[in-house]
Formats: sequence, structure tokens, C-alpha cells
Amino acid sequence: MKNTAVILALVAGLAAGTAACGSSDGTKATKGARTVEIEMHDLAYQPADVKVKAGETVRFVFHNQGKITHDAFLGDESAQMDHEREMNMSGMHHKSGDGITVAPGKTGELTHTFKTAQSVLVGCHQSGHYAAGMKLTVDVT
Ligand SMILES: [Cu+2]
Repeated sequence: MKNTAVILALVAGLAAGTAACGSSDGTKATKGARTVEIEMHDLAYQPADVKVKAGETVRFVFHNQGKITHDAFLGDESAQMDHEREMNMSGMHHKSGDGITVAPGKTGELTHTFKTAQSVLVGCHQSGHYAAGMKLTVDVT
């Protein structure tokens, strides 16, 4: 649970600059960030794993190629489980966290600096998607 607290603290800092909920067109350029393009399909991300270096800032650009809305929520496994529970309880609301919602045919961005070597996940928390395996692994080394 300690990790979760750290991630939530990081996320709170990031969220200060952008709308936390449903910001699907973040246009802020981030200096020095590497861009990683991810396609969202119905119940899968493509690619399903991304490798980054500790200390690196990555700008993920999600292209929703599916027919339904998808989310991208960044956090470790316990943050994913917490978020999954939140989404089930409160419907569509992202209560907290580093997440975006992308409508079909749209593009959304998520920029994050990976400070420590660890494995984190990006998960979709639209109803049933995470359980169906809609997640991607970010390996920080
Ligand atoms: Cu989804």
C-alpha cells in the first residue's frame, strides 16, 4: 500500500495541470518527453507492453480505434484494483488518479515521469474491460 500512496501523490501533482476527468485532448507539449503511440481496440491495447527507463518522461498518445469508449488509467496493480472498485461504485467518475477517457475515433494523451524501476500498468476501467484483460504493462528499468 505504500507504493500506492506514492503514486497517488505523484498523480495529484500531475493532475494539477490538466483536467482530471475526461481530458481527451491535452495539447500541452512536454519538453523532453518521448512519445509512445498506443492503439485502443475493443478490449485490448496495442502494443500491450512498453519499456521505459527510470527517470524518463513518456507522453502516451492513445488512439481509440474501437467502436466503444475506453479509458487509460496508469498505476500499479493495487491502484488498478482500487480504481476498478471505484468505477464500479461510482459509475463513470474518475475520482482520482492519472487517467483519461477516450471516445471512439478520438485521441487522448497521458504524460508521466517514471521515477523508479518497477512494473506499472495502464488499465481500462470501462465496465468489464479490465476484467476482460484490457491492460498494458509498462516495464520501468
Ligand atoms: Cu476499454
